[in-house]
Amino acid sequence: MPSVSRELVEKAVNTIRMLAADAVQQANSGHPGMPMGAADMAFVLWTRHLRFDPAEPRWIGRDRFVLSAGHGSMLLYALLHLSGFDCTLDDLKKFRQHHARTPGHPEFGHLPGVEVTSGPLGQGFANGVGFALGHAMLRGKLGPGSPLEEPYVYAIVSDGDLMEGVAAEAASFAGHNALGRLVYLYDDNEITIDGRTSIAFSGEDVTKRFEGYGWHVQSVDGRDHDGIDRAIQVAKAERAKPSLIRVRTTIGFGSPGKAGKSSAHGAPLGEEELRATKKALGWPEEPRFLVPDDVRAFWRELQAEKKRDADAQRAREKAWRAENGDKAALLDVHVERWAPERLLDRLLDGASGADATRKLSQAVVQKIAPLVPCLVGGSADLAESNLTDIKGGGSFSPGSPSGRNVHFGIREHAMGAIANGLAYDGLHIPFTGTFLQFADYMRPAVRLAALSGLQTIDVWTHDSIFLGEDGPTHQPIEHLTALRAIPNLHVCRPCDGDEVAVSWAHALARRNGPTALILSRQKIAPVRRTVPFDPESALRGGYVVDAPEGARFTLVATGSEVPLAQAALELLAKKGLNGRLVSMPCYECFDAQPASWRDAVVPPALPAAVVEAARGLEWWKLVGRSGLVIGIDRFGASAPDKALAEEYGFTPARVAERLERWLAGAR
Ligand SMILES: Cc1ncc(C[n+]2csc(CCOP(=O)(O)OP(=O)(O)O)c2C)c(N)n1
Repeated sequence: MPSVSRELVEKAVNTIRMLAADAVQQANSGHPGMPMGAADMAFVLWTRHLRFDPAEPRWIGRDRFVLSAGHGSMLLYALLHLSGFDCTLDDLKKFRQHHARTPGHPEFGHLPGVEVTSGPLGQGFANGVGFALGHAMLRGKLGPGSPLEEPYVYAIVSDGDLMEGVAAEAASFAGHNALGRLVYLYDDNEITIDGRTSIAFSGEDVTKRFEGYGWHVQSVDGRDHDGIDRAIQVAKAERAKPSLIRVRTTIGFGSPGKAGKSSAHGAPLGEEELRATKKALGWPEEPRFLVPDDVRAFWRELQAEKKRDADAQRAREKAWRAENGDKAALLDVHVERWAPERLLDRLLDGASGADATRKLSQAVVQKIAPLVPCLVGGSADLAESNLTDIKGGGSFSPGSPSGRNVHFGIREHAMGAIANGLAYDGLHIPFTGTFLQFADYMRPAVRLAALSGLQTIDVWTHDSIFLGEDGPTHQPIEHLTALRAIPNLHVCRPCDGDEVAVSWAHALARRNGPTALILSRQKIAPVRRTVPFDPESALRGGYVVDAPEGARFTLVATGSEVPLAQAALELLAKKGLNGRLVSMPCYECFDAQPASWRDAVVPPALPAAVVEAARGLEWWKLVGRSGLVIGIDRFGASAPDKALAEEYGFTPARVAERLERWLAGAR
């Protein structure tokens, strides 16, 4: 950092405080307190440690900075502006306005330098662990001296972050895996929205708790720049443990009336208090959004310094590449998230015979793994059931960091958020695994993956009541409906090996959103394909399996219900009631097709019905008021699957009977 006077440093930190306070005041909403209190630590981190290059914001050798307490977004936007990222003063003035690049909480993709979408507390904490995991894995693959030896992962986390369960899960995972180069600054201001943390967060000693997780913990005063600097240096040297630095701060620092109070947390200071704050800090009342010339000059000089450092680092990267051709090529495979052309052709094998789709998926994963080196992932202690293991891929651990199978432990929420971290960083395609029932435990992370357009893959098995004896606690009912309600999440429920291959290929090709693979525990009878399987049609999400002469209606099914629907149609055909059979492994993909395709597959002129062993609410859009949805509107039961099929009406005879009544005009 350029050597400057204490006064200029104070002025530079106050610039951050006042940009935040002015922006929140102008927007008439937002959170000034956190940026004002955390400005010192952020300043020390960004000026003395963080390696970045605004000209190449995604440069692989950069340090990653995560603002987990996303409500303090103005802290990040002010830093991005001052350090030369493409974030203008005008962007700051439009804070929280429609179409602005500075939304209320940081959103990935809106501004260069925003590494993650944060706001739901705890998520950023776990995302950072995902970054560190990905770097550790790549270091394992690339060996000493690689460009991944250099980056650190930093985050600013808050009381709220540390109270959330997902952070506890992620911290435990990071400690267990000895993820070093992970340095979290805890904005320990003892204030949340409802008041002092003592009203809800007093029973635990955060230091002991994190030490218990295997973290290295330090404490420091939030105004002591040299102390913060030293603590970061110590944390950086701690390679075998993640680090938490408790930084004691005052929320709303500088505000005479609101500092240290929850009233500084989430509302503008107010004109009067803003004036009083500026006076107290020796700051001119006007103009707003002031960046004094000497502060601007300081940041320019700093930028030049950072650029020199980055160039030197890139020169080291180049030298490493020159000496390590194969490894450099492997790194590029990760950077591009490369997969071979026409991957699907290599996954299809046309095998027929009754099998569980989770089993078929297991076989497909083994084919993909050698072809797509950046695919990594695992399960929340259900690998034996989800069948997600990459055979021969090794388990990730501190002793074998190149292992591709991640043991997330029974931490579904963190698994989702850690996978998001891997995906934000863009160097891996991560997959997760658990029972579909427990997708609920991951849902906040999955929603953020969808919002942020992340390429993650969720393998959710045991996809219906037909998992049987484990009973209603484990049997998903409303999950498909709830998941399909998440915009930009593709939910694929394949019925056989061909559709499983198509679903995986789709997930690997899809770079701008998450894909869920919904797989059965039980064996599914083979679908009789009179029309040869066409993968291109299946990739469209819904296609015709059978279209007999004189068909009077269309029956749509997914997954295990496709052969069931086929059997029911055969019974009806014997009575002269012919129906078309459509398999719809991915409703979102189908819905995105042109009307010509949709109408050809589900002709508007014919009545349509759907059979799916789930809640089914979303299907009414497809079948309309005169249609029929054969689903389940109560919880399941603990029993063998055959008994449940009888009880819940999912036998060929019962489905045929329902269809016949419907065709006759009854419900
Ligand atoms: C999962 C989640 N729950 C609730 C909120 C709403 N919320 C935003 S900030 C906040 C309090 C945060 O307190 P703290 O983390 O200490 O931040 P500070 O008061 O220091 O700004 C809450 C409850 C949220 N953003 N995310």
